[in-house]
Amino acid sequence: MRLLAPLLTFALLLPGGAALAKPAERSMDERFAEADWNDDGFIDRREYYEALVYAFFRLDAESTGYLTRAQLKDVTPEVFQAADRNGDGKIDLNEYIDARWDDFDAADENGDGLLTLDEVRRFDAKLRPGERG
Ligand SMILES: [Ca+2]
Ligand SMILES: [Ca+2]
Ligand SMILES: [Ca+2]
Repeated sequence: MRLLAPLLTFALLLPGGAALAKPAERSMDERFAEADWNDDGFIDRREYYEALVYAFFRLDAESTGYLTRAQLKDVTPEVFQAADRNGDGKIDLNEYIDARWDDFDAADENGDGLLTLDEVRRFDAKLRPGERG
């Protein structure tokens, strides 16, 4: 289990996630569909990368180029610290992508390089037990 795994909540990952809407207001289906740019029913690595970049800039509402702990409310201090590789108390775009890139493989159960809605759902459920419903 990677320390950073809890950083991947699809509420943060996908456009309009934690920053603009409460996660409960958006279904997983909707958030998945938004990340699946070409509508083929899978999120590939390129779409995942773009979703991360997009999420970063959505979260970075003031365009400072980094995220502070206040902007990542759902992230525990331990996870934040682990993601903050250079220890400056901020998460820049590279740190953000690095921290969450491996989550793609963690969620990709059958290792085919594509995430399905089911894989994303199960991964999300694993990360956030007891938050369903
Ligand atoms: Ca796709
Ligand atoms: Ca940093
Ligand atoms: Ca897969």
